[in-house]
Amino acid sequence: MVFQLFAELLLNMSITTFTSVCSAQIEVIPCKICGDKSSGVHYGVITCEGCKGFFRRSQLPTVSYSCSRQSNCQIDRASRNRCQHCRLQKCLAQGMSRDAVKFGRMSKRQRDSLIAEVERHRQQQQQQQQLQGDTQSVLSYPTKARQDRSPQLLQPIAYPFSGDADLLSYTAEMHPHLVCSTYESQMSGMIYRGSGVSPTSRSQGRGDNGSHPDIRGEALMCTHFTVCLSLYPLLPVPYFSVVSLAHELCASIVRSHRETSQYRVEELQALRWKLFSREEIQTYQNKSVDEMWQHCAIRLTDAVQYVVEFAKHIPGFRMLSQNDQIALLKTGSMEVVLVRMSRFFNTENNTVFFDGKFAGAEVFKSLACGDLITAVFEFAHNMCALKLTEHQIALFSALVLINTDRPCLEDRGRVQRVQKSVELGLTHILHRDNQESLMHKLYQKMAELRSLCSMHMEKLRWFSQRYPLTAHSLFPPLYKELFASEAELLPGTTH
Ligand code: HC3
Repeated sequence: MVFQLFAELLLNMSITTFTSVCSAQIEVIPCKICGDKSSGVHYGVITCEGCKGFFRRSQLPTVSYSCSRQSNCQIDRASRNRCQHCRLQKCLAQGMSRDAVKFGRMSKRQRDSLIAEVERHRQQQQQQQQLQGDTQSVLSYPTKARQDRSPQLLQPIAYPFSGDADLLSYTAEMHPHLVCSTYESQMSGMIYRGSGVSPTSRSQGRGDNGSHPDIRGEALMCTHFTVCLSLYPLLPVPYFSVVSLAHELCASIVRSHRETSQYRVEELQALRWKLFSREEIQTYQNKSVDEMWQHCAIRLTDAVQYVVEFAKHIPGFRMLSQNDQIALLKTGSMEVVLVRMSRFFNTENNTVFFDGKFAGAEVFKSLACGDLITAVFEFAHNMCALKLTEHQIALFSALVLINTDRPCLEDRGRVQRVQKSVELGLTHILHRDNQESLMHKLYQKMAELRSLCSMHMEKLRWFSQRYPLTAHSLFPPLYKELFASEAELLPGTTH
């Protein structure tokens, strides 16, 4: 069966994908709005975090700005907060748009010119550095001062990490934008575990500059501060690398979660008492079953498309075969939508943000699947009780998606390596938050998600037999691809 739409969504090089591939480079270009240090491409334009947040807030339905001068205020780092109207006008003039973040509004031409601009800025930076002269010695073992620069990375953390060399080198492979810099980075982070070799003994029986022939010759892609080596089992696990790779991995996943999560939690907080009136609820309840299913299918499909964008930026996901990417999305994206739903859920009145307001279960009554609604609302409520942070939700969502138990996978081994790296990231986050006990609960939630989705499939099979015309011709095409194999929604679907 061809999943044409999924394939197109995956190939669509969205701006966020572009950002995650070369975010480190993009940041050499200053914010297009105020000139401050940029943090990537946001809403289609290279901006700083401040202007990104400002634009996001400006898009709330309740927000409008006016200028008390002639609407031509100077917007720079110092003055950007003085006039919201002119700042927003500059954002719009530069091309910032809510849609841009969704599905790759950046054309190949735009992408190429962005790459060229990054290159120009990088060369300018390199020329400046050259002028500063490269007198620093980079081969000496880091001095105390240098060690202080990143003490948290050099502190041994009691990690339940197996130090699987294969995983580590694979994780390195997943970070194509990591570029190795100096031998110093290989020296500074090597905390040896298990081998009984300590960094200070590194210089014994080594080359004149203390380099370990294997390590030096085997350096793969690595960042300026992370060393990822093609490790032989005998070589010490570069502990510092594990921590900083986990950190890198988490940062990528959290950034992607933030940019594809439809709404920020603080935005929803501000709207939490925006409830449907009795009349509006009645309007939903007066819809016919097939009308309400079609309505929810459209909303669900929209949410799934954000999940597809999120998946594309999980390090390693796009290195899986397209078949495996689609197989993971087909079975995992509804589960991630349900995880994300807990972010839209208000436990004080058991309502969920839907169609711009908070809706109770009664709004979905005309779906005629009350048990599914009850189960979904109960799941959302219990997820909220875990009080997960956004970082934890991001890593958990990635783990829900990258699951080697899914059917129809071609290269289970490869999926497993990505899954293990995401598990490492989640372990890293939970350890940092001192909440390791959550891991067990999250695995229980994954089991609940699977039963919710099989319940949903049962309802969908019932619905597509009861209302074949709606199911076959009125549901969004991506929705049909998503649930096709289990619910005969596409011509030629076989069980
Ligand atoms: C789960 C849900 C459908 C999806 C709804 C979503 C997740 C859609 C995206 C919105 O931003 C947030 C949101 C709120 C409510 C969610 C609905 C609650 C109940 C309903 C069903 C259980 C699934 C509907 C099945 C169908 C017809 C879509 O396949």
